[in-house]
Amino acid sequence: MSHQFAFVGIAGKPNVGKSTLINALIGKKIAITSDKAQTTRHRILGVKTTPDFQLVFVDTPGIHEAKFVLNQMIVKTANQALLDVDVMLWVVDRKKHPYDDKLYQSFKALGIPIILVINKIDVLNNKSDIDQLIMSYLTLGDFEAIIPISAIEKTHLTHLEEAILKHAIEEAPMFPEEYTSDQQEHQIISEWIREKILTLTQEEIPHAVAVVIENIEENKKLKTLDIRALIIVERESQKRILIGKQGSKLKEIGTLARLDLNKTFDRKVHLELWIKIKKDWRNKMQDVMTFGYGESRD
Ligand SMILES: Nc1nc2c(ncn2[C@@H]2O[C@H](COP(=O)(O)OP(=O)(O)OP(=O)(O)O)[C@@H](O)[C@H]2O)c(=O)[nH]1
Ligand SMILES: [Mg+2]
Repeated sequence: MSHQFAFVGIAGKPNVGKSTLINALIGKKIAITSDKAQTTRHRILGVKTTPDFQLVFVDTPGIHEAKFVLNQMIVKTANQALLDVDVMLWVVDRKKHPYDDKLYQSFKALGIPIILVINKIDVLNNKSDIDQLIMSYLTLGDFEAIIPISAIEKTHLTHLEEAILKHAIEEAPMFPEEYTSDQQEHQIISEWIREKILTLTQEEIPHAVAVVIENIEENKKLKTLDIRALIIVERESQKRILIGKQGSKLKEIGTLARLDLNKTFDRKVHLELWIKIKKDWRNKMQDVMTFGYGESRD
């Protein structure tokens, strides 16, 4: 049998489950997820290889009305990441939103085949709810396929894969078999730490944080990986919240991040976290770029 290949964009509003889906499709955590909107800030490649095909999934930041410079940059990243894909998964969940009409028009304008993926069906009550949701999206226009799934419970993913493969082309794999993601070590570390901050903080804090890795060093004597990271916030009040009572919050963030990092790097990680205030960094292009959100400046 011939070998199939495709680039597959995963796009949609924030918080619909795009990163949960890419992790489920790859079978490994490559992208952080959280219950807060605007979790993903980078384009992340996830590669699935079988003897018959290679699918390169592109997870993108949720597209939203962006006010801060940071958000304008990450929405730009999402839009640019979709330019080169062969097929796109438009992920939606639970309820059609007025913003979906605008989103559909902008996706349609790209001229890329769109598969509508209705996620989180585990929380929909019955089939008629799903049918109603499908009908409401069909008022927008046609789709290559409409696939209801649950990324968390991994239901109907094979069905989704089959729909994607209809848009694959006959081509040799682009990446080696064992290659699963394009994320660099420092990005994985910074994202894993940011995920814990997203989980453990509320309101504006999750959005006001950037994590910069200052140093990664193999400690040959102790056989540990020693990491020093800076958590950037915008104000003194945010710093206080992140530190918590007698340092308890920061300690909790560090402990959870370390457990994840131990697993990812398969060795003991020693993690040192520092907090730094950079006033209004989200609205300053220079800072946004410095903290690693400048992939798509052009
Ligand atoms: N019940 C249910 N929850 C889900 C499912 N998939 C994702 N979620 C939850 O939805 C929330 C958002 O998931 P993410 O994967 O971070 O969403 P995202 O679309 O990548 O969000 P952004 O990166 O902000 O654009 C998390 O709390 C997930 O656990 C699902 O199939 N069922
Ligand atoms: Mg995401």
